[in-house]
Amino acid sequence: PGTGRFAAIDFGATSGRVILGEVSPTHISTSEMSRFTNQPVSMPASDARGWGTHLHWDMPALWQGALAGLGRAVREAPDLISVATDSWGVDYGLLRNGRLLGSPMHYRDERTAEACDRVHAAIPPADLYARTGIQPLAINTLYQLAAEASQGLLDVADTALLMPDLFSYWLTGRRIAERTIASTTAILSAITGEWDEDILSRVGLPRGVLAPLVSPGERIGPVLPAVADAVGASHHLDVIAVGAHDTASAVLAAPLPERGGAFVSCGTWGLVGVEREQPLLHEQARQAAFTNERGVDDRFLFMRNGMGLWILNETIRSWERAGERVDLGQLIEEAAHTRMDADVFDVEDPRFQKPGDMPAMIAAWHAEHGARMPQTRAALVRLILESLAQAFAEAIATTARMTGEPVSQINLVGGGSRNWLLCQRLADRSGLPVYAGPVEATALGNLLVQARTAGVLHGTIEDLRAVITRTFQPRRFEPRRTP
Ligand code: LFR
Repeated sequence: PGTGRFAAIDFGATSGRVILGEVSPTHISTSEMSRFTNQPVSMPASDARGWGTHLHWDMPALWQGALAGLGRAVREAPDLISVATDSWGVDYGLLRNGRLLGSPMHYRDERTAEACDRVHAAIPPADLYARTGIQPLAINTLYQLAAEASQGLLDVADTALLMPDLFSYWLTGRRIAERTIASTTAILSAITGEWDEDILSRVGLPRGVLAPLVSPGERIGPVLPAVADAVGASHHLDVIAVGAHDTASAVLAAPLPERGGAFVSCGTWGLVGVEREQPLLHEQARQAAFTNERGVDDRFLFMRNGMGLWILNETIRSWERAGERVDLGQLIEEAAHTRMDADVFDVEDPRFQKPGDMPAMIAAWHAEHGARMPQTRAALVRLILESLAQAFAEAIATTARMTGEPVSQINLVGGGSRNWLLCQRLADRSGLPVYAGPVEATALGNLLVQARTAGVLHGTIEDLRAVITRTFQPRRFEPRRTP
């Protein structure tokens, strides 16, 4: 068949969308079937220390948004071949006898600090890194599961399914763990691509709690009859495993050159690095806080997991909460014309990961470091973008140093590629040309793998990427000498 139509369900940390894609060997076109906010909910809970709150994902809202979009996709494309889900990493739902036990926790919930210490007492961080290649972020599934175990929750649950796998389960009734999302747990071996049972037993986690692994491109199964009814599908509709980690799908659809290209996948997070055939597990990589997450077709994404648009969006949300109306486009134009008279600040300071009054948190950082805080909104936006661009540029320089391979261009994909000032300043600060777009790289990467499974596309990652290169003309930003 020359062309085929597929649906991508893409959950980001702040919004979800269902994208209908029509794919042929030379072209890919997309239309949006639904878009919904992903609004976490803070709920009271008690533990040994008393009452507090925990941050949860609103699963019913996400499921409804996905079904609404899938229903529309089926109406618009009665020949829809398949559907696949991708999402942010590390989070999961606990199940027993097929039922979800409570609302899954958000990675920004702070309940893992003690668990990190306990895990590291059982396995030293250097050992963990040599096995998994994963940077020890407190949000990793390993630490979250250790925290649940200490609350007795794993005595009750029989399965933990990572977010996209949980949606695949609800769509098909099949329990699987897709490898790219599985790599974000810090329990997957970077060497064998299988669950590292030794990590589980040393940390005291039950073996059976993780599902059998599958790779992108495998068919998970047909949609359940109840789902077919809900979306009005009267024909056979398959659910496919794709690069279920949003980062893996986004990098697949980044129009990278065959050599010398680095990616920046910039949405809520900023993921900065290169695609490689092999992981880099040496001590310098660990010290540099680089990670080796899995990409599609057993590639490795050697990268730094860091701050993205979150810090800007939280800043804007703070202003909006105070009743101000904010026009980001206009603010960026004004920001471009303000004088940069403040020093860049460290966007990776852990305090900025927390939801809250971001301008106040940035001001506190400046006060503590004896730095001057910008006085206008436009100047603060400028400072945030300069600081992000600097962090990205430094991560790219570190990537080149760690791999020993020079970087000659940067491909910036995701929501951040819409922000021309960020792209331009990254070009200026890195001294490298920046190619911006596509914006919806994640959904595109999801669709590409489905199209290959259906036999519409063939070949390697490079062959799939060629469809993106043919369809999208990225915007090029030349490095300027001006400071
Ligand atoms: C990006 C991302 C990152 C992961 C973070 C939290 O959306 O998937 O790769 O570290 O979300 O899960």
